Amino acid sequence: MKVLVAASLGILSVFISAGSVSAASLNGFNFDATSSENCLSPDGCKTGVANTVTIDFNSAAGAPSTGFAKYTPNGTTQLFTGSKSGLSATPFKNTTPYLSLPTNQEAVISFGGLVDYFGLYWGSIDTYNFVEFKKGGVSLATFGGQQIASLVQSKYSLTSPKFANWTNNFTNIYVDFFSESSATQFDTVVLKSTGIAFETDNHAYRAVSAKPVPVPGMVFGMMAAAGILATKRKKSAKA
Ligand SMILES: [Ca+2]
Repeated sequence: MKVLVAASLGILSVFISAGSVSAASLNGFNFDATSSENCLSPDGCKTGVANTVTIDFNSAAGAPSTGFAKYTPNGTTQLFTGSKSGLSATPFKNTTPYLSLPTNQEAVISFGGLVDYFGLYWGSIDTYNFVEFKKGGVSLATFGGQQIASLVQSKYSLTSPKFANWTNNFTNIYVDFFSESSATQFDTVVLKSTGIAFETDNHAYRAVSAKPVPVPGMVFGMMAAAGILATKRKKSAKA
């Protein structure tokens, strides 16, 4: 059974399935969070969403400067491997390079077209980690660690929202953000942190053009081709 529950803010709603929260909706986005209990070393958690492209920062080039998703800054300046107390903690079960943002730094991901899904493996979630979505330079929505931790608490029936732990399945989570309509499809994602630190890996996106959609022209073309074939068959049968 699926019911919609509106919270006191009026804009936050959660989808409840069989008594537990499975996803939440806010400001035109649907978002979900999955614990890292089933994720494996060396990469930790990755997206389960189809028709997506994953950026894992594992190559020497680091954050890409070319292609559909371009990073600012690009390269390895914001990459980290392993953990160092007071500096950066690798996402749980991840021994590979990952993106780590110290206090008041941001990473901007610019897409070469509209995107309707973004996912990331979010390590040791903090209240001061933020993900912002933009289109044409205009901000569409911003999500913080508090909202994600609240969803995790509801979904996994935790006694309180959990934060900061380096090696907990519920503070190291894969988070999926979906545009609920064309109005919130986006061309830019900004990751930012106002404290130490915002650690993420295995960013994933889905370009709107990558989604399989019925193309009327293609269907008509196939029908026309079938018609020509039928006509040819009739002609050859007559001959
Ligand atoms: Ca990686």
